[in-house]
Amino acid sequence: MTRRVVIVAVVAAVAASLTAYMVIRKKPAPVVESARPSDFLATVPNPAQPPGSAPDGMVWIPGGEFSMGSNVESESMCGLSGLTADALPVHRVYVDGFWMDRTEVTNREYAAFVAATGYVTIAERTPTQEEFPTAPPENLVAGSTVFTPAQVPVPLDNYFQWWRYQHGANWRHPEGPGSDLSGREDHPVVHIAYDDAVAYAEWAGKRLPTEAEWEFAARGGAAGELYAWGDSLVQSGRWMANIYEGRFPVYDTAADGFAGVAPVAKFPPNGYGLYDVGGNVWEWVSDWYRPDTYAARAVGGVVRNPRGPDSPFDPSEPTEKKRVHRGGSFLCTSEYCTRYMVGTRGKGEVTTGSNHLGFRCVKPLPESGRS
Ligand SMILES: [Ca+2]
Ligand SMILES: [Ca+2]
Repeated sequence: MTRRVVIVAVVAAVAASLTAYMVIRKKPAPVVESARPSDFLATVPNPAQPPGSAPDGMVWIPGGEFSMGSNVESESMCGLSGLTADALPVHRVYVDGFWMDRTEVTNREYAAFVAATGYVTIAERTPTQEEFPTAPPENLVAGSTVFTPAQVPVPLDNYFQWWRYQHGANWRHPEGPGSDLSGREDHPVVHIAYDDAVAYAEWAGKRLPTEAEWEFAARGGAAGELYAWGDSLVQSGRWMANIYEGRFPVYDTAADGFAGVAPVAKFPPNGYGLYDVGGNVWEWVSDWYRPDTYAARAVGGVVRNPRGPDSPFDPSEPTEKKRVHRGGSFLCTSEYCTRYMVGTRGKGEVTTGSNHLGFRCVKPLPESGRS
């Protein structure tokens, strides 16, 4: 679901986009339940130690060379299989070292930014007729997309059965006007469009990670594992991430301890000390989305510090400008959208937020600090 689709022409546009996707992606994918380690070579971290101590709330990610991507092809979504093909082929990438936020940016942190700057997020702004010339006037209402459980089990082929455009939903009111941030200060901020994340990062003296930086960090120094913490969703009886258990999208059993979003850092960190890189909320990264990015890169040699393609293209919605999302969310389930798998990719139109999408930032070394 994108902001434009909702505001301009709800039903027709969604039907068209789903049809287009089905035409493009009708080849069935084989069911593979574990990564093929042979596609992955060991991660080779840079040996240099960070200069000085870590900025508040950040950890050092050494950078180095690693195998990026996913060869897990079991993903299906909206009844369409093979969606993780955009994370193929696995290819070799090098990134410089950087600092990274330990956690997703929280409501407390975003509130400090807004208090200091008066920034108004996109979900809080009333859409204008100039922006959406074909929209009926009654649709020009500020809001954002909110997950709503279905009353009964439904086929997983139409996300309008569990997503709604909620007037008045934004980061201060995650489920709409009747909700607020009381007791949610340490929850990740949500309903954040791409520019809202960039504005925060610039204020904080940071930036968004590239997709390659995010994945290097998320793998925690390991290579070819299915998840950011290993190869099993449950370790020693403990769920390792905030995802969705039960029957999607009807009921979440909260077997992992949380139905819906969780405060940050309630699950074990990965090998670099990062929390919630798998699950809780999706995270914006700075690369434009194209499904063929990895194929274009994997023509030989190690790709150094890739920043993504020059322009976006998603064949399912070719007029929408999308950037990459990573890590999956509390709505990801083994039945649907298994993108808590560490090498897999998501995507989103840049002005569209939702109640399961947030971000975290990185801080590169000054040029003089590079080894
Ligand atoms: Ca959960
Ligand atoms: Ca996350």
